[in-house]
Amino acid sequence: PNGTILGYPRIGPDRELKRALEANWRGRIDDAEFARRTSELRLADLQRLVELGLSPDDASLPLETAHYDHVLDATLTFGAVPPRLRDAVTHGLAWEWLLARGDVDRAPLEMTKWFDTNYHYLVPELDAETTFSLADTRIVDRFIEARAAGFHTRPAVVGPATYLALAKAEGVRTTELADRLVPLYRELAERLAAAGATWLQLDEPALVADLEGFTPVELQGIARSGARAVREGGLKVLLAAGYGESSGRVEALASDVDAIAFDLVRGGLPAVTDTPLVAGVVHGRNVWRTDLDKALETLRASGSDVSVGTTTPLLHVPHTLEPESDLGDELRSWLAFADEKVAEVVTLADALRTGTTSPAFDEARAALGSRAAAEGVRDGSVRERVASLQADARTRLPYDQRAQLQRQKTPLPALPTTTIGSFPQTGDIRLARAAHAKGESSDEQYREALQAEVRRVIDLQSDLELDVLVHGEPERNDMVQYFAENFNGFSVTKRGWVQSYGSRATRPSILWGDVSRPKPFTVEWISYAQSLTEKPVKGMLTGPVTILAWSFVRDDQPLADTADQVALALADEIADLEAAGTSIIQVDEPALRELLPLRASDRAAYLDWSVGSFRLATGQAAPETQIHTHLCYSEFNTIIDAIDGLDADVTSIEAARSKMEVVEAIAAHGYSRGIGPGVYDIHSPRVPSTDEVSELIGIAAANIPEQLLWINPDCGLKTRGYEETSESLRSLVDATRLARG
Ligand code: THG
Ligand code: ZN
Repeated sequence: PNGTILGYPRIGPDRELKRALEANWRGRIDDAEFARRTSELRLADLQRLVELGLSPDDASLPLETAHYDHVLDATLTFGAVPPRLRDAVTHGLAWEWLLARGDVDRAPLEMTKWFDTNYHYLVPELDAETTFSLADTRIVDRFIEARAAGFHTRPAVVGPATYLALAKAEGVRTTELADRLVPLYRELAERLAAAGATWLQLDEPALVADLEGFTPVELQGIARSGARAVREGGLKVLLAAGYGESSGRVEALASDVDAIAFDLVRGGLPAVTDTPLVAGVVHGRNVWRTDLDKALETLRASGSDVSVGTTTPLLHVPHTLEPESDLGDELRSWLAFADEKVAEVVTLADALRTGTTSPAFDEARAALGSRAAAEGVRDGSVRERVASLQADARTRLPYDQRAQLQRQKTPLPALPTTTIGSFPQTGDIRLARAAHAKGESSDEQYREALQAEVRRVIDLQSDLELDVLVHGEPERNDMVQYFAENFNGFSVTKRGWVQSYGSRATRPSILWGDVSRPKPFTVEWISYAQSLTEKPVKGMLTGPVTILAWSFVRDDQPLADTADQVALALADEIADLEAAGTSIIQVDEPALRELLPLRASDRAAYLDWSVGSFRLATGQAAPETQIHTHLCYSEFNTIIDAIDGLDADVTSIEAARSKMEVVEAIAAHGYSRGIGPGVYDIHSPRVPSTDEVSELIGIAAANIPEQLLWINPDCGLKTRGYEETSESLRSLVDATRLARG
C-alpha cells in the first residue's frame, strides 16, 4: 500500500560488500566474520528503507539474499550443480566461491550481461542429468534474520522461466528441465511460509525480452507453473516483469499470480482486470529525478488496484546522492539515486492514497524546470553543428581506394601484429593517480610518472618487434570516465558505485548536457609515445555507443541525438590526432552489442543510429588514416551486419576463448576489410605457447584472406601483469613470424 521497490543495491553505501568479499577471499576474515558483516549490511539497508518511508510490516521491503549475484543464489538454492563440477561439490562459502571464482583447476561459471543492463550474472550450467534440490536455505534464513530484527520482508528469487532461459545446457534444451525445477519453487514457498513469509517475488524479466530459441508462449507457460507452485506452497506471488514492455507478455499469467510489477516507463499498462498492479513509474535504471506530476497522473489513469513501484530493482543505480556535493546543487537537484528514488515511491504512494500532493511535488517541478532551462543542457553551437550535418558526413571513400592510400602512407608487413590498447595498470600507476587526486603530487610529477610508464610500454613493444604500437593508456582510470572528464556535458561522481559483477563496480558518468570537446586531450599522449619510436603508434578513442552504454544518459532527447553529439566531439579529437601526424586511429565499441534492444522489432532502428554515430565520428577522417575498432564479445552472428556497417578499416574481436568459432561466421558472411580475431585469451594469466597461437592463426588464415588478417590478443591487457603480458606477446610475435614464413 505504501509503495515498494523491486530491489535495492546490495553493495552498501561504502562498498561494504566488496570489502567483506575480498577480505574473505584473501583469508583476512573468516566465514563467521563474513557472515556477521554481510548480515549487518543487510539489516542496515532494511533500516534505511524504513527510514525512507517503506513499511516494515507488509512485505513491501524487498529481501536481499545475494553475496555475489542473484542468479547464483538461485543456482545455490535449487542445487543446480554444473555437470563438470559434480565431483567437486562442497557447501557453504567454499562452494559459492568455487562457482563464482573457480580455482586453479576449474573455471568459474561464465559471466554474461543481465538483459540490456551493465550488470553481469553467472550463467547456470545444466545438462540432461541435472536434478534440483533445495540445497541452500539462504533465502529462508535471511527472511528469518530480517524478521527477528523487526522487518517483515518480501523475498525474491529468479523465476523458472528466466532461470532456464538464461542457463546453458549440453545435449538438452534448458526449458525441458522445467518439470524438474518447478516443484522446488513450491518447496521453497512452503519453507518460507512456515517461517512466516506471506509473499514471494518471482523475477521474470525474460517474459519481456525476445530471447533466441524461446517463444514468449513457452516462457509464459513455465513462469505460470512457477507461480502456481509458489501459491500451492502457501505464498502470494508478485510477478516482477520489469525491464521493458510487459503488455502482451503477462496477461496470460494474471489469474495465477497475486500482483504484477511492470515497467510503466519503457512500456504500457498490461491489459488485466482483476490482478493488482505495481506500476513501475520510478525508473530503476537511470538517475533522473522523476516527474512526480506526470507519474501521479499515470498512476491515476491506471485503474483502481494500482500501487507504486520501480521499473526494475534499484541494483543499477548508486546508493545515494548524499556524498555527491561536488556535483553542485543544481545538477544534484535533477537527480535521484536509489535512496532518493525510494523517497519518490513513498511520496507518490502517499499522494495516491490521500489524494493530496506534498511539497515534494513542488520541489520536483522546480527541479525539472531548472533542468530544462539550465546552461549547458542546450548548447546552441552544438545543436547548430548537428543540424547542419551534410548527407555525406557518415561516408568515407570506398574501402578499396582507402586501403590503397593507407598502404602507401603506412606500409606494414603481411599479418601485421598489434595489441588492443591498454597495458597492465600496475599498482604504481594506481598509487600515483591516487596521490595526484589527493593533491600529494604536482601535475608535473604525475605527468612524469605516466610518461615513464609510456616509455616502458613502447620499449617493451619495440623489443618484441610488434608492428603497430600503443601507448598503453596509463593516464586513463576507466575508458569511459576519462572521456567524460574531458568533454562538456558530463559530470562524474565521487561515490556513485554501481555493481558490475561480484565485488566489482564502476562509477558511471552522468551525461546531462550537450556534448562537445573543449580541447584535445589524447594528442599529447599519443605524440609523446610516437616521439619514442619509428613504428606507427595508434590513436586510442572510445566510441560514441560505448560512452553512452557505460554512462547515465540524459532522458530528454533521443539517444540517437546524444550519440551524434558525442560522435562529433570524437571527430574533433580525430582531426587533431591526424594533424599531429597519427596515421592509425582506433575507436573502440566494446558495448555495441550491449545496448541491443530486448525486442527484436526495435533492433533495426538501434543498429541504424548506433552504427550511424560511429560512422559520424570516423567519417571525416582522411582516407589515408586507417580506422580501427575493437569489439569484445564472441556471440557475433546477431550483429555481424552492423559490424560490416561500421566500415572500419580494421576490426579486432574476441575469438580465442571460443577457439576461433567466429572466423567461420565471418567467412560465411563474407567480409572484405581488415580483421583481427584474437589469438590468445587475456582473461586468464596463463601464457599461451607459440604452438597454441600458431594453431589459432592457422584456423584464422584458413578462413580469412591473408591480406585482411591482423594478429592481436583478444582484448586489452589492463588487468594482466607485465610478466605474463610480455611472455604472451612473445608467443604471438613468434607464431606470426612462423606463419609469415
Ligand atoms: N568501464 C565502464 N563500464 C564497463 C566496463 C569498463 N562496463 C562493462 C565492463 N567494462 C565491466 N567490467 C568491469 C571490470 C572491472 C571493474 C569493473 C567493471 C573493476 N572495478 C574496480 C573495483 O570494483 O574494484 C574499480 C575501478 C575503479 O577504481 O574505477 O575492477 O571498463 N565504465
Ligand atoms: Zn575487448
